[in-house]
Amino acid sequence: MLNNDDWQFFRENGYVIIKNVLDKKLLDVIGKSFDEIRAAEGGDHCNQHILLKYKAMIDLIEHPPILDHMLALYGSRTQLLQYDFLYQPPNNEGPERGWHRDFSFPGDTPLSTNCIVYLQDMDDEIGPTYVLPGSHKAWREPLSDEEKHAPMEGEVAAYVKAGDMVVINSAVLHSGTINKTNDKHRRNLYIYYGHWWLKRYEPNQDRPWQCLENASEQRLQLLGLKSPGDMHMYTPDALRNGNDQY
Ligand SMILES: O=C(O)CCC(=O)C(=O)O
Repeated sequence: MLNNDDWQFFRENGYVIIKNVLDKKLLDVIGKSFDEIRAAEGGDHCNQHILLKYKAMIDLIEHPPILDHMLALYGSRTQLLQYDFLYQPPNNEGPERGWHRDFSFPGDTPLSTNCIVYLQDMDDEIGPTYVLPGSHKAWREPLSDEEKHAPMEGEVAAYVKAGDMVVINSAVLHSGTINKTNDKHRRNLYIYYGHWWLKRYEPNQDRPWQCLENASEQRLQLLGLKSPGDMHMYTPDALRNGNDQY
C-alpha cells in the first residue's frame, strides 16, 4: 500500500506509480483475456460494456492491489465510472502526443482517478504514458491543436514494467504515445474509479448480465447499483488507516 509520502507525491504531482499490481500469473491471465476479447469482439478499443462480460476482467475491478488504493481515496463510496482497454499494433503511426484531461475538474483532491495498468514494459519505443506533473491543480486555457500533439516542457514519462499501474488524478494533463516498435503489442487497461455520488458519464447505463451474476455487495456498489450507505459523511480508508494525507 502507498504510504504517507506516496500520497503526498500524488497530491503534489497528480499521479503515482504503483509497482506489481499484477503478479506474473495474473499478468498472464489478463494478457490472454485481453487477446481473446480483442479477437472475439473485433476492437482495439473495448469499453465496460464489453470488458464486463469476461470473468478475468470482472474480477480485476475488485483486485485488492488496485481497488485498495481507490478505497483509500474514496472509502467504501467508490464507484467504477468507466473501464476500457486500448491496443496499438507495432509500427503504428500518429502524432507524438495526445494531451488531455480525463475530467476537467482541477484540484489536488481527486473526484475521479484513472488506474492505468500495463501489460508490457514501457519504454520510448513502445510509447510510455506522459504526465505533466502538477497540472491537475488549476483551471487552464484549452490547449491548441498544436500544443495537444507535441511534447511539453516539464513532461514526465512513466517508464513502468509489465504489471505496474499508474494512478492519475483525472484532472492531470496526460498523454499516450505511439507504438514505434517493429514487433511489440501495446496493451493497456484503464480502470476508472471515482466517488459513488458522481454520475456515470454515458447514457447507456446497462451492465452486462455476466458481471451481475453472483455479484458481491462490493461489486454491486462499484457498478453503481447498490447504495453504500450514508453519503453525507464518510472517511476514506487512508485516513482510517492513520495516513494524514487523505
Ligand atoms: O495509453 C496511454 O498511455 C494513455 C492513454 C490515455 O490517457 C487515455 O486514453 O485517456
